[in-house]
Amino acid sequence: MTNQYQTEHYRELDALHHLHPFTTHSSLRAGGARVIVRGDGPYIIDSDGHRILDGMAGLWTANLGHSRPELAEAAYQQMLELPFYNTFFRTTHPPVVALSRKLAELAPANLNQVFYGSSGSESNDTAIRLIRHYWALKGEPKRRIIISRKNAYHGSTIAAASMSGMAHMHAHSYPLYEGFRHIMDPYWYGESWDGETPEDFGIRAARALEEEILAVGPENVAAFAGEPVQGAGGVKIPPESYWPEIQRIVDKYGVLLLADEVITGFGRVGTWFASEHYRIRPDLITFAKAVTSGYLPLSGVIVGDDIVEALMAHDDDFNHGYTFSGHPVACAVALKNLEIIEQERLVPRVREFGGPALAKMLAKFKDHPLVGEVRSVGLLGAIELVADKRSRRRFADPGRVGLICRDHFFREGFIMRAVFDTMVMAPPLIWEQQQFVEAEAVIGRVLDLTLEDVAGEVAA
Ligand code: PXG
Repeated sequence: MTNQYQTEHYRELDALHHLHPFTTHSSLRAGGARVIVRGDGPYIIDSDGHRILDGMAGLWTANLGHSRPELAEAAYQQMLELPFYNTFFRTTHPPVVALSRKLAELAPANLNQVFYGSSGSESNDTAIRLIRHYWALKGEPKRRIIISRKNAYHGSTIAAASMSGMAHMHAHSYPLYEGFRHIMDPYWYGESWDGETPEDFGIRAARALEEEILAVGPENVAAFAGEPVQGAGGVKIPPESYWPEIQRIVDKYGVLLLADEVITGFGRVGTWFASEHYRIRPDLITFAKAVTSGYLPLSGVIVGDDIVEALMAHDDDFNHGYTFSGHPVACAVALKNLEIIEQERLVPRVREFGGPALAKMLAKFKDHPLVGEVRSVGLLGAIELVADKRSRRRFADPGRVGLICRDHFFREGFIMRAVFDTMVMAPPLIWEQQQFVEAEAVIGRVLDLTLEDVAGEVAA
């Protein structure tokens, strides 16, 4: 049984002993954390017994939803069999072999080998080292610069945070790891010129890569890194023209392409990897989160054949690895997760049902006075809150209205995340019609409640 006493008890101890990620600690301590005690498919349950519809799949992660017994069973059986052994010093084990084989099968054809970690940040660190090591092995050690985007999120380790573009993260890195450049985002709603079509804007945003390559010298550029759809940056969905132009440019200058699929992998946009959806040919794919639906930490880099060949052509060690690279229990859970996603046809289901249902639901709010734009691809969606929908004028003090809106969602029993004043969602792939109906009702109520709070600031 859970009750109010327990909530206060956990809040108090949490405030005393737990430093949370990406948090203003003074305000968390004043307000107290929410205590989540249970998961149940598309819902989570808090310590006061509230049932909350999880529009964010944990955090872009629980593609199968919460508390599936099959995944618990897979972990239990593997723990009885072999809970841990390392993969250093010429050892391997059945779960890591089977998972690697499976990932090679699901990934684009030229990506066949997997290097493991436990978080998306680690996998991006691995990718950064592999990219630079590759160019050194190829006799072009000057190729060190990696170009990414201003609103990219690639993780919180120092290298991954440096590859990320967010200014507020860079401010805390004292100093940044060297060798990264950041170009504009493919964010049509926020950055297009008056009258510019999404397709023209997509080409312009991609050409920023070519300009940057030429500015720093192609002989110095190792790779371009990008999330096929920017997630934490605000579900910035590139126009269809963007990725083909990026592919043309990386091909032209012989620059490697790293697709960070930590959010977009494993069915999120209706294909196993979004690289397939956008028809790009990455040299490396980083993944994490939904590979286990978050039931255990696991991540990795799926590495292209050219890079592997370069490694094979040399007798040196690649001096890099983590104790938990290829952790057997995490691999066993990942295998079961992927097996269920396959058996339940959840990836085509995103294309046939979930994606269209989300798009249809969001479209119902596009005429709301607060809403500047709605957009979605597969099961990634966003609602832009603006002060003036005709001129796309934002609210003063970005993030304030997003938080008001998010707090209404909490109170109404639904989780949507605010990225400044963009409300984003990434529900589990298992949502049925019932969850879309519930979400639609809550979103309608919450937009109205938010509008009441800020009515004086909204253009008539
Ligand atoms: N790449 C991408 C594209 C991500 O979204 C990472 C790498 C790093 O993964 P780890 O496992 O190291 O966290 C991420 C993580 C948010 C939020 O608030 C997003 C992430 C993590 C935490 C919060 O949207 N994405």
